[in-house]
Amino acid sequence: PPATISNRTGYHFQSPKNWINDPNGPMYYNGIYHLFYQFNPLAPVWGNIVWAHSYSTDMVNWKPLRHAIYPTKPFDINGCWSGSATILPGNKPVIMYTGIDEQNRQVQNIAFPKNLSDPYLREWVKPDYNPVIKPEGDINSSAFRDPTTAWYGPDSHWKTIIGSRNGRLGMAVLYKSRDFIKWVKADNPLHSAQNAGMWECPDFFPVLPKPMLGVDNSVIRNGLKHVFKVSLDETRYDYYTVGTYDFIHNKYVPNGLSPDNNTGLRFDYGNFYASKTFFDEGKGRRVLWGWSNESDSTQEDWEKGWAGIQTIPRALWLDGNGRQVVQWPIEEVNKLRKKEVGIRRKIVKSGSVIEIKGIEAAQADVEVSFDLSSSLEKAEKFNLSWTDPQKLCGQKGADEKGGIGPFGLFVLATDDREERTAVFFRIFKEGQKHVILMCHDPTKSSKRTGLYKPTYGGFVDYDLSKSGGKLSLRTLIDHSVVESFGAKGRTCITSRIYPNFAVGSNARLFAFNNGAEEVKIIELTAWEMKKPFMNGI
Ligand code: DQQ
Repeated sequence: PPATISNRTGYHFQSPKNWINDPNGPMYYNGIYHLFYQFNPLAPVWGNIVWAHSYSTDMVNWKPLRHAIYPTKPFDINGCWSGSATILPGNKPVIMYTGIDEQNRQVQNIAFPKNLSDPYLREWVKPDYNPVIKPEGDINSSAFRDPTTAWYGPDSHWKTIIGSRNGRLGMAVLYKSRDFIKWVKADNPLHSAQNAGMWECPDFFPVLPKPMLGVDNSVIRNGLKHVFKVSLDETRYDYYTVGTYDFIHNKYVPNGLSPDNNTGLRFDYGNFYASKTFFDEGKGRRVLWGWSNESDSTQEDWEKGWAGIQTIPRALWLDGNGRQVVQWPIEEVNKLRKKEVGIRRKIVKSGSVIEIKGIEAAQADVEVSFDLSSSLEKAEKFNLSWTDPQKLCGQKGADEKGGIGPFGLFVLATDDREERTAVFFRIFKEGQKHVILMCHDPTKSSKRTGLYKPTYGGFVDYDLSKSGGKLSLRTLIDHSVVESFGAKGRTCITSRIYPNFAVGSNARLFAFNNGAEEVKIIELTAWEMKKPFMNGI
C-alpha cells in the first residue's frame, strides 16, 4: 500500500474519515466517558464544523454516536465551535459552546441532553432562548469563543471564562450566573496579558500535588493551586501557568515562577493544541486531551481522506515542587500492551546503537530508564544565552556529539536508519547543577518531500543529583505520531511524522548514544500495542 495509508494511527483517537480538530466537552457521566470534537462531516480540511460525539468506558476503545450539536438555528447556523461540559447539581450535564450566528458573530449557547436516562446522551437540545451570552459592549464579536467548564463559587454563582482579545491584549473574559441561563459579565477578566493576541480555548482548573489525584472544578480548599491555560492563536501552541485563584476578587494570580507569555510552560512542546481537561469522577483524576494536527500537505490529507487526531488522554497533577504540572498516559492505555521485549543493565557506548528486536515497532509503547551517575561531571557547559530549547534542539540535532548525549531512542526507523525520528536528551552543566534538554528531531523521519518536520524541544525541570543520576523516558509510537514523556511526565513532546519506508513491519526501534560519554540503560521495555476499537475502524 502507499505509505500514506501505512501512516494511519492505530490507537490514537480518530474519526474514520475527514477532518477533526479541538477536543470538546470531555466528561464522565454515570460510568461513561464522552468525547465530542470539532469535525467536518464533508472533507479532510477544516470547515462545516459540528460536534461529533463518541463514548467509551475506558477512554481507549471508542464507539461513535450521531453528531451531538450541529448548525440548525440562527444562533449557530454558521458553525458549532469549541466549548465545554459542566455537570450541574442533580447530575445534569450541560454543554456551553460557541455558535457562529446568522450575522457571523461568535455567541455562546447552551445545550442539554434530551433524555437523561439515555446512558449515551445521544440527543442534545438547544433551547430557543439561546444565545445565553452575546458579544456586547467592547467585546470583539469575531474574537469571543471557547467557554470553559464552569465552576460554582461561595457566592452562589456559576462562573465561566471565554477566550478573547482586545487589540493584542489576550483576555479570559469572566461571566457569572445563578442559573446557567442568565449570564452577566464581570467587571474584570479573570486574567489578561499584553501582546498575546487571541486567547483560544482557555482552560482553568484546580490541581493538587498528589500523583494521579484530581478534583472537581468547583473545589476550593487550602493548599490548592490553579492552572490557567490558553491556546495562543499566533504561535499555535498551548501555554499555562500555575497560580492561585482569588475567589473573593475572582482573579487568577500566576505564581511568577514561569513567564506568563509565549515563552512560558507548555503541556507539550510539540504538535499539541486546543487542549482541554476534565475531572474524571470515576477515578478521581484530572484528564487532559489535546489535538495533534497533521504536518503533511493538504494534498496528502485529501489523498488519505482524514486529518487530525487526539493525543492519548493524560492524567495531570501538580508536581511536588509546585512549579509545573506532570502528565502521564492514563493507566488504561497499558491494557493495549501485548508482546513485550526488553533489555536490562546495558551500556550504550559512545557512537553506538542497540536495536530492540522482536516487536512490531510501528505501534508500540517504550519505557526506558537511564543511569548517568558515572559521567555527570563530564557534561558540557551550559551557555546561559540558550533560552530557547526548541532552537537549541534544532541547532544541535541528534548527531552533533556532546559530552552526555544526545542519547535516547531512534523510533520509526529503517534498518539503515536513513529514516528515523530521534527522541533524546542532552545534559549540560551549569555551576553545580545540570540542565536537561529533551528533543524530538524528525529531520530524517521520512524520504518523502513536502512534509513539515520541525524539531521540538523543552527543558526538563528535574534534579539529577537528587535522582542519583537517573532519568526516564516513555515514548508512545503510533505510525505517524510519537508522544514522549521525559522524567516521568515532567516534559512532554508530540510530533507527527510520515515515514516512507519505516512503516508497518519495516519500522525499527533503537537505543542510541551520540555523546562522548557512555550511557547506561538500567532497564528498557518495549511493548507492541494492540489496536483498540476506534470509532468503527
Ligand atoms: N477551533 C475552533 C474554535 C477555536 C479553534 C473552531 C482552536 O472555537 O478557537 O474549529 O483550534
